[in-house]
Amino acid sequence: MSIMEKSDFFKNLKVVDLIFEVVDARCPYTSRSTQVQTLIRGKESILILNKVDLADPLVTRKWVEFFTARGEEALPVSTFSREGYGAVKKILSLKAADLNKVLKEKGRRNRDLRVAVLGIPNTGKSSFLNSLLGKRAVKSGDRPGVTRGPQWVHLRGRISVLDTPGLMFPQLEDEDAVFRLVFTRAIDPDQQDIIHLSEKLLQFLNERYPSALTNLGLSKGQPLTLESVAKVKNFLSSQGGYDLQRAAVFIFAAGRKGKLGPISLETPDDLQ
Ligand SMILES: Nc1nc2c(ncn2[C@@H]2O[C@H](COP(=O)(O)OP(=O)(O)OP(=O)(O)O)[C@@H](O)[C@H]2O)c(=O)[nH]1
Ligand SMILES: [Mg+2]
Repeated sequence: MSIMEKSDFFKNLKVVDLIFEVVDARCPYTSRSTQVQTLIRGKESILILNKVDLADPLVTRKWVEFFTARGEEALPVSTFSREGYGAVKKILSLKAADLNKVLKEKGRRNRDLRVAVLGIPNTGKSSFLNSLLGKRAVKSGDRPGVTRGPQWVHLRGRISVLDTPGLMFPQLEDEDAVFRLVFTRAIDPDQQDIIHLSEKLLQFLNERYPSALTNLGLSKGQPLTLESVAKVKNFLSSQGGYDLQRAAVFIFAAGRKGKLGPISLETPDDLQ
């Protein structure tokens, strides 16, 4: 964001009544940004666990229980399956009616309920907004940094929603967090890191979701290494041997498209 856009962004945020904090349901803890948390302090907010179609449903249920126990409102949502949209729309119309009532009592003119969608890159903020609207009003895409500046969109029923660019406080010293953020594509890794990160991914899958790898045609009991992926896919390097870089890119791409099956990258138990 440019400096102008940043000042615009904070001005916009000041007048907002309600925040939808959008995280990735596959890692709702890691994909929560401390920067977003600071910005929304003191404001009414709802945590949207988006992309539940890609997450392990049992783990999603645990996360909802986890956040609820902490006194937060958490809603599982999928732009793809449309799960959760009924609940979101209900909340919006109730809040808009409440606002109207309060303004009326104060003798003030009615105005739109102002809602902002906030979160780290690529969690599906713009897609969430488009789904609420029922049409593609703002740009979305499977890479970080698609939304460049804040943008208001008017919704039916006296509601306006502010789409915002992905925010992130880079706390990237934790390797597990980096691997989760790369998997969900909040960040793109450096070329030299992808092999190492994909090895972490394979290790994680071996431990928690061994069936994910059979989904890719890797047989059970096979040593599940980058090399075995390259072998099955016949990714050969021009220097001879296997092309591990290509295997690494492939395994991440497959995971992102849900080809490994529904996977959650962290559970509340991992926090202990
Ligand atoms: N499977 C699945 N994919 C989704 C869902 N919601 C969004 N996506 C995909 O996730 C990618 C990112 O979506 P965007 O809406 O552009 O995400 P964003 O948070 O606005 O991203 P930035 O503006 O770059 O920060 C797109 O490829 C969407 O199609 C969902 O519920 N399920
Ligand atoms: Mg966006």
